[in-house]
Amino acid sequence: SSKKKWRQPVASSALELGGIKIAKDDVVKDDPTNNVPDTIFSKMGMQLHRRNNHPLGILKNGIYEYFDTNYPNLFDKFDDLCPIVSVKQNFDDVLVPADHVSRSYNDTYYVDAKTVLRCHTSAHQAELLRRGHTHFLVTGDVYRRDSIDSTHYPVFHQMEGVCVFTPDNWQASSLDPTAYAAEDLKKSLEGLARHLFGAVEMRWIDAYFPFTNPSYELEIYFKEKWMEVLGCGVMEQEILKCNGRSDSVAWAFGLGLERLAMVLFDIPDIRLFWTNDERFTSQFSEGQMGVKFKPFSKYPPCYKDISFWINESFTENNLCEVVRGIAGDLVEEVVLIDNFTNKKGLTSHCYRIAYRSMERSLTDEEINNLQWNVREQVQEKLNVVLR
Ligand code: FA5
Ligand code: MG
Repeated sequence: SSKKKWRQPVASSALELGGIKIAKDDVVKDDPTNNVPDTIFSKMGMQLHRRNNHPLGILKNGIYEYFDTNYPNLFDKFDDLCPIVSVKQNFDDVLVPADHVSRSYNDTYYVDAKTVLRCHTSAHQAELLRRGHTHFLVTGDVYRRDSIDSTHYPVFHQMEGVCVFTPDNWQASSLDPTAYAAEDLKKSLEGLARHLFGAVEMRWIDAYFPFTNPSYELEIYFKEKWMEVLGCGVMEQEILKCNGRSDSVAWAFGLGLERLAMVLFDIPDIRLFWTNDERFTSQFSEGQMGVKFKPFSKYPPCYKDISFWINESFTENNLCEVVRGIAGDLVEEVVLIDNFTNKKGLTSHCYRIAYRSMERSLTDEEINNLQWNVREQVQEKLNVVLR
């Protein structure tokens, strides 16, 4: 039947991460302190960043090459740390305030009240410092509840970099420790951008992160737009102090591998990283940095609107989770196209959902089927009133 075609592959009931066996029941639970859907569990064993002929693996190796060339034997590399971490690791250890939005169930996947799917690779900074590492790169899959479009996916990949300096490093310069670390950070990352992209236009933007001060974001000019590719800064002294390095300063960065890979390989849609379609996978091979992706013909999108009266608990992230749970990677975008409040104070939202497969044409029947299921579940799970 047509249903068979679009249904997501059923997640196997166990997977292995960094040598640890994880059962589906350990991650997806019918419990109010858990908000991890099946679709997320099914992505957890994929390890795209560890495949040497996948664009993310090729990019990871290209970044390794830059650090190995410029700092021989200095950086320790980790790419299989378990993505299931404690709230303490993900937030407390990097000084994220107790009331920060990123801690909410709307933004983060919770396994239980004390355990999350890491939302950034910064979750490993403290433990690695404590274990004695002073120069390290951590690559991994990270998880965030988010909206749906061509540059957002609930699972993406980051690489964290940390470099610790001791007094003899900055004493040889005329700079204070913080200025010394900030200058070295910018120099290293500008060098990395040149290594990956050649001559590119880039700019530094002042930013804020709870774990660094000062903090910056690096933007690269790509396709007539400035695109944010990484966050970074001088590590808060508190983190060093709590993890056995009170005499030191350090820099840290966290870069988005998909964003960089989209620029490097000309990949137009973030869903493509997850496809098994040979017309995608066959275009990339080990060590081939920056080969431009030749898109296969785009199939037509199909737009469906859904309107409903919202309640106080409605969020767009919750809606997107429902839509993804049904349509998986067949959903390209969910956009709010109309929003009004009537005289009685009821608020109505209308969302336009774009369905499109990157691999084939969808039939009217299966799209109608998807939309029908979306309408049913939106009503049931989000407690809204369809119009
Ligand atoms: C962080 O996650 C910080 N932990 C980065 C950091 C590390 C700062 C160390 C300072 C020191 P942010 O949320 O901005 O920051 O994400 C970092 C990068 O991940 C972004 O610049 C972007 O390239 C990428 N990114 C963020 N959200 C998404 C998303 N939904 N899809 C794809 N890439 C994303
Ligand atoms: Mg950012």
